[in-house]
Amino acid sequence: MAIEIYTKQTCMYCQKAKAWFKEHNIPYEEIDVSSVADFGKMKERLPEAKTVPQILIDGHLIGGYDNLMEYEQPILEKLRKMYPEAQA
Ligand SMILES: N[C@@H](CCC(=O)N[C@@H](CS)C(=O)NCC(=O)O)C(=O)O
Repeated sequence: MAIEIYTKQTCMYCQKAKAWFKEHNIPYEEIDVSSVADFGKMKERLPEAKTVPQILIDGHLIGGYDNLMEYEQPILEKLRKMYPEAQA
């Protein structure tokens, strides 16, 4: 899937990131890395990542929730092209 979100179950910023994608009707794949082992697998793929969420679009790392908010408009424009059903 085009959008991947690494999350932990107790993470407030993960909830906010997922809510943003739901609000805009954009599907995503959630990868739960609550366990130490799974967090380690995320670090193998994204060595610089220290926190969750980590959001990727087409394999390109956007970053965390604050990065999503910083680039919200250009990201939404790109996603509208990928998902015509995406809400403004
Ligand atoms: N600026 C980051 C903050 C993310 C953040 O602080 N995430 C917390 C959980 S909500 C975290 O990963 N803490 C370290 C950990 O759980 O290992 C963002 O907007 O995504």
